[in-house]
Amino acid sequence: MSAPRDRPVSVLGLGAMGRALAGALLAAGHPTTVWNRSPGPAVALAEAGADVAGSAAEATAAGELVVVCLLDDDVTRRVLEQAAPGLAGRTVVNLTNGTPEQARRLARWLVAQGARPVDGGIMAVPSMIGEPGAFVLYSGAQDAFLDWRDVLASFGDAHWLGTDPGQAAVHDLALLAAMYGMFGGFLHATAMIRAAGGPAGGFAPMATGWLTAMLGELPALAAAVDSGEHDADGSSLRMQAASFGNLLTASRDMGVDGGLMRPIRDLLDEAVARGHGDDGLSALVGLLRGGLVRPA
Ligand code: FVH
Repeated sequence: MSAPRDRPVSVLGLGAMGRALAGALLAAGHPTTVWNRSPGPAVALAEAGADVAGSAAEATAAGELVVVCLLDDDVTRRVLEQAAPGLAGRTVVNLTNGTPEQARRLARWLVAQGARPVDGGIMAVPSMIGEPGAFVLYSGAQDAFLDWRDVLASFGDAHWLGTDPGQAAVHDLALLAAMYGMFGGFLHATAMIRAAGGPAGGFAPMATGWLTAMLGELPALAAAVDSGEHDADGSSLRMQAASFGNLLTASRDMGVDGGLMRPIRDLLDEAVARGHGDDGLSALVGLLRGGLVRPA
């Protein structure tokens, strides 16, 4: 069963992301009630057709589906507690960023209030909401997700990750780790280019080409992590540890701080010291998980 277009929905939290979510619901024709701690952000949404609630409890009472997008878990819990008497029978989809344990704790509390909890992780920035490329991860109460899937699709592709409410947060945070690793590397690279007198803008296409080529390595890397067969495929950890030292020495010589890169050098050096010099990059996952794959 999926929700028809005229079932009422509410959005709690009208920061940059909450406003984008509410806008997408309105654009898709859903009767939408909004609430925010400070009144300013609701004005434009009211002009676009939203009903503005005076309290979180009022907003929750108005919507069969309650979408929550607030600063953090602490704020979310406090806002939902204010609305607790009206939560019974509601589907609450929490799109606030948080940890897996926070998601599980909130889900238990929502079930105790008689609500159906779905936790979500938004893989988009506000301007991408409702546009191709945006996707949102969901886990928790499967019947509630299936019931509201078509409405949630207003935000972007909806990916279901199972009934453990923590799974959306696990995948959300893992994807953020991958993203920050890439951006951190690019920021260090541009600091080097600028220190050498070049423009970052001229370097960006070269970096894009290189990173795009390296993205093609991810499936093989993942397969090696799963199988435990850490084939170096011509790029051993011993070789990589040696050239990584050059990266840090050159950065220091140019006055570029190596803080973002040093942990990677340390990991490579430790892997080599523990006998993984002939292995490939996938062997590092064993060290990251605290397991020493081979005794030193
Ligand atoms: N924006 C993004 O790029 C990312 C994309 C991926 C998902 N994140 C997460 O979404 C949550 C909200 O993010 P946001 O961008 O909307 O954040 P802000 O614009 O800073 O809005 C924060 C809202 O939280 C309200 N708020 C803050 N403190 C309180 C409080 N004590 N009581 C009640 N509400 C509170 C704030 O209200 P106000 O300041 O406007 O009155 C905003 O509605 C977040 O988890 C991201 O990690 C966004």
